[in-house]
Amino acid sequence: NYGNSQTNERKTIKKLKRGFAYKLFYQLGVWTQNASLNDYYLAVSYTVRDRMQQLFINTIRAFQQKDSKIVSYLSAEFLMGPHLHNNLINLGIYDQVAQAAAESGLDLQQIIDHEEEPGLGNGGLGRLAACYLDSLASLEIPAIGYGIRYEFGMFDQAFDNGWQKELSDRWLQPGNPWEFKKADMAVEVGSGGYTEQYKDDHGKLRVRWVPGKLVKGIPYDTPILGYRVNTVNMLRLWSAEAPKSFDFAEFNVGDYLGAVHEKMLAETISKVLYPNDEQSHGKALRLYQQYFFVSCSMQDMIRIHLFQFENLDNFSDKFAVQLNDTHPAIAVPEFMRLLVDVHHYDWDSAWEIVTHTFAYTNHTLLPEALEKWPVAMLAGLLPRHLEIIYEINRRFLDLVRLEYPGDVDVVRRMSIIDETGERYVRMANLACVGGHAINGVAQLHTKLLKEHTLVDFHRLWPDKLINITNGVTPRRWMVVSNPRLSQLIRSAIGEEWITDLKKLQALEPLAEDSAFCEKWQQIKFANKQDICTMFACKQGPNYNPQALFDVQVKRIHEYKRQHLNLLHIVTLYQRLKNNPELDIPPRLFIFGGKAAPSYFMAKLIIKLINSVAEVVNGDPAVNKRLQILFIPNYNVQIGHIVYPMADLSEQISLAGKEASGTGNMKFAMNGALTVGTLDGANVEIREEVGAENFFLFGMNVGEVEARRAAGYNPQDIYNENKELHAAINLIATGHFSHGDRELFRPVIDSLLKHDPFMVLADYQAYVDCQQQVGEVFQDPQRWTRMAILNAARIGKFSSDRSITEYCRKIWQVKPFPVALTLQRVPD
Ligand code: 26W
Repeated sequence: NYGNSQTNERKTIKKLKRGFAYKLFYQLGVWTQNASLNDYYLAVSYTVRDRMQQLFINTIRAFQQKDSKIVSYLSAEFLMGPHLHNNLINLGIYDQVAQAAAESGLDLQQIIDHEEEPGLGNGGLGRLAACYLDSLASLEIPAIGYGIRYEFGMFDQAFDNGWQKELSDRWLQPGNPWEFKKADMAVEVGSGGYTEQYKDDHGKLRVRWVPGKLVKGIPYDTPILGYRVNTVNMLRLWSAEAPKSFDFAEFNVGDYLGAVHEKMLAETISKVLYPNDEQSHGKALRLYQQYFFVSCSMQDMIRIHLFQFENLDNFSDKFAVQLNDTHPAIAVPEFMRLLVDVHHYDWDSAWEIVTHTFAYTNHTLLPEALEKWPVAMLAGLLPRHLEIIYEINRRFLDLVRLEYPGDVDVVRRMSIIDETGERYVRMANLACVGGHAINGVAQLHTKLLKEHTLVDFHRLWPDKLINITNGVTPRRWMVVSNPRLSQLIRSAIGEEWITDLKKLQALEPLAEDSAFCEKWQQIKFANKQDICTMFACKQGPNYNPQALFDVQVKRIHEYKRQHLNLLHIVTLYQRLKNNPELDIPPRLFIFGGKAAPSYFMAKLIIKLINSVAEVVNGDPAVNKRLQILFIPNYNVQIGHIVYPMADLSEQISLAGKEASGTGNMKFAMNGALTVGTLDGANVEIREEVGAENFFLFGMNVGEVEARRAAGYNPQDIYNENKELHAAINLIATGHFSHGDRELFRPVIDSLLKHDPFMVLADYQAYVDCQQQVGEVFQDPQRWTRMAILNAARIGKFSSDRSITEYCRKIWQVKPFPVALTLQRVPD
């Protein structure tokens, strides 16, 4: 049989090679000798895509024929990362394609690296959506991801003299081989205008919305492969275009340029991703983006439903719609409008359908990130939706009054309309009322939602608010990004862990096996060497792969406390300057992350890190033992490189601020140890891997609250702590800014005057904990043992576990294995 499978293998490789050449010639129109790397990337991708098509179409047909419930994941962001490598792994043809490429004179790795990633998300929330799509498909759950096809995704970050500069992300320019435009599936979306009453054919009084403008939403579908299954789900992203009718109307009065201008305005709707990750800015275009993709998606689901059924009565049996944060919460009044105004349901029946359909995931505890929209803005843009929101609120508050007679305060707090000053619509309240489940994303986060942010809703509906701890996909974050480690694990315990991550437990005994430990160390070293070759140090000697790689990659935000990390670095710098004999292991501090363009303090922190890097890396007295690398433009692609080479994972947010974190999981899976606070999912990671394998420091949530209640004064700490005092002074007196004492004053002032994220309060605990980290690192056997145990015990944090919980606790859907019945087009 071996000979047989070998001939099959040869056949496959031959077909792939023919595929590349064919695509190059017929689809891209180039002759081999003239083909660019991009041409080759496209040719290889189209060839791979062809192999997904049979499964994709087969899956869609299976869903249509059988009565399967579909999960709709509504998200303003999908941070997918590069597709090619992932698709090769999930299809199981990586080796054959690599071989076919080599025989065609191509380097598959180079082709993979060439892909311009679709960065249609800011950070955690968008990446979570992407991991969940991977798990849904791999678990054979019928699902559609609905979002926006931003022409420009997350901006590219460059540095100019240490400052962040934003460059537009033209990800579509080289061509996107993974999407299918479905022009005939377009839908129309209104805005503005007015509402009116009218009598229908039966003389019944009804309301309708007469929009002032229309735009067209065009879907672009990207197939989402499961891992080695027949299921191929779909990511359906909407792009805005002007409808034809508009063109004609303008054209008739002879205003050709006016019509073209209108077209341009329509297209701005899906032009660019808003790069704020926490602050809600109240921009009308952002609200309209949300409404646009939500309306397109609801209309699309209704069309799919009516394709199978006579009416929408059983809609919630066919679709479970998840709202990824409040960004798509306008779906609640939109679905009400479609049911009542368009499909003529009475209010109560419509409300029944709506509330059985939606569920809402909350991703944040920061009050400034809770979305609210000015009532006046909604009145202008979506007048009918505002009326519907008022009616939802009126009925909801009647219920609240019935439950808490005489309590006007609770009514004020729970109202969907904030009337404390200028009037706003509170989107979190709308999402809580409009669905049947609310979930937090880590145990601690959910507990805090119950006790603070959503305390009133939890009291009213004690069963509605539940926890589903986040997870990440081991396909992308281990198999794709860390082939060396995956291979070692495979040879030790097989490969069931790839779809059942708890199976990594079998690695535990190997933590005592010296041969295995040595291989583990060699792999970490090789991964570290890779990054040293990729990045050369600009100011000093090249990075040293023997050093402790201490990594913090995530959005730059004060609550995540990159500046706490930096104060530790400055402290080590001073210690080394004062005591050149100091016995500490060499460390490479690695940073990565973008700041929202309008977030001044975050941008100044980037400048500060780069300024300290310049001085430290350039100082021969310390740069053999202390170096800093700020990798520009942190994105999924760079994540693939960073997680596998990290020794230490920095998860140092102030307790009570990080909803979950997901980078923390990716690091631990790849055998990094964590230095972290009791925040977000860190709490559960520590529980799983064991307290003795986790470097814990800092105040817990209770201590943070107590400290604040007692009147927190950072100045006192500054006055009392000598090392901290000296570190802050070094920055303030211009040591890292060529003598400029003004440059970093805003950071220093913030720390000394308010310190809203209690950096100074946790400073000493952090520095002490890092001392311990250094000591353990000097015992490589002990370190490696701890690292292996982290990986062995991280199974809980697979997104497969998260999705299984969503299916059981919220969506009520079951796996729907797809049989391969569809024949390919005849030869
Ligand atoms: C309105 C502006 C805005 C935009 C994006 C506000 C908030 C957001 C996101 C919710 C920010 C985000 O990505 N949150 C992160 O979600 C992850 C997935 O659940 C969590 O792991 C992170 O802790 C949380 O910060």
